[in-house]
Amino acid sequence: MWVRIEDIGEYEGKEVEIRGWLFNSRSSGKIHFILIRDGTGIIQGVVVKGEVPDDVFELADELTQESSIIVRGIVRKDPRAPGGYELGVKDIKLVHLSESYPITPKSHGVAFLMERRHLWIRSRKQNAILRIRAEVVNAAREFLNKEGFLLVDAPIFTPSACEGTTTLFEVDYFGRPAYLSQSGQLYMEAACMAFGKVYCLGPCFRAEKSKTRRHLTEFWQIEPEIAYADINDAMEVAERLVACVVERVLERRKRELEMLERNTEVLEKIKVPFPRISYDEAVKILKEKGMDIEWGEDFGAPHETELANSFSSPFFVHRYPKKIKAFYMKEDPDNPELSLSFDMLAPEGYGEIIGGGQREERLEKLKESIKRHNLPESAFEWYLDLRRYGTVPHAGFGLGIERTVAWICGIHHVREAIPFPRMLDTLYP
Ligand code: NSS
Repeated sequence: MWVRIEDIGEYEGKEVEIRGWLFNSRSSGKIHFILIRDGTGIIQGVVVKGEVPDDVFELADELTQESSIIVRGIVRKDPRAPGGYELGVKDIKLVHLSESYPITPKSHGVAFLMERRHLWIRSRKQNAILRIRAEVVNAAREFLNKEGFLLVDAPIFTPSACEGTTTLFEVDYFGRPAYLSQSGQLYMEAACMAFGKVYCLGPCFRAEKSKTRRHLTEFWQIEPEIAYADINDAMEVAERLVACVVERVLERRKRELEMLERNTEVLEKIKVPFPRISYDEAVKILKEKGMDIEWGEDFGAPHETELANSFSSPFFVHRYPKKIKAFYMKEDPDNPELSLSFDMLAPEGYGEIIGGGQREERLEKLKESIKRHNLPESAFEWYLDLRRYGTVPHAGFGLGIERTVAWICGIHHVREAIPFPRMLDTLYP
């Protein structure tokens, strides 16, 4: 019977078949130990001379790393084995003898590995990260579905910019310019007026021209949007969403977190509500720490890292100056220089994982803002319609999947938090 290594515990004492690849092997003359991986886990197969036909024993010795094999054997409990079980091998069928595999158990440089990303994802650590990524996405979707948010897909080809014109990817759309979506937000604003509470989940594209550990040119966002909601309502959903995602990963991906040697103390302590500080307070904190920042400036990576080192829980920074935020942000009624915007920053130095806020719902104010940002009003006529026909206060946010995964996994760079990263100098494989 063909079984998955992750389920092997259910088959103790039984004969099973594993279909996978040779991860590693060693030999002590009369016994060959073969580590078999099948994508769900790794198990050690023990091949003993005399207990298998001679040709199988020889084959076990000749197998190269990543050769594809179908192995039959008896499942035995063994507390010394990594997963707690090993396989007493009875037979091995060779599917393909791998050519010399470039990624060996010794360590390699990142550039070498990135060029072989299509193979690198087979390795244990990368496998664990991408499993956690899938858990994060599933958990976020289930949370929003349960909360009554409707999934509405946003387009990728768009006629206008959502997050500023400096990072737009322009494509030729039958002779007209079009842009790859930077965010599904504007479409979610239309959708929330149709369905109440909505979200989209999809790739976003930004021509980020600087190399940082936080920026990809193609990344994924999950973006909820709520009609009849204000900035506080959006922050509450955001913190409950993040707490739920973290709890779910701790519960279901313990093995992967261990594989990554993630210290989970901070993750285990996460509880809502998260701390909230205003932009004004954040600037004060940074100045006290001796950072170079003036009121009115946006935070750069070092500022975010510094702030994120001051907290042991995710936290919000809210009410940024209007002039450093996108055109759609609603003005703070208590101070026209500020916007009803917020970011959520992850602790342990990780920085921004969510951006969001309350949207400007008044037609005239929004038109003024579009003008101030030098955006072409004609491309936004449809968006302005939302303020002409039954406009209401509304708010939402976008959670960046890769930054969230990088933080939860405790990895340094977002490039490992997506299967096939796209960056300034990376378009292969
Ligand atoms: O630019 S954001 O701060 N906000 C928006 O795009 C809003 N339109 C979302 C909304 O309200 N619906 O980006 C949101 C998040 C940000 O916090 C990061 O986690 C992630 O998207 N993000 C990125 N991740 C990786 N690489 C890049 N370049 C990147 N840009 C944003």
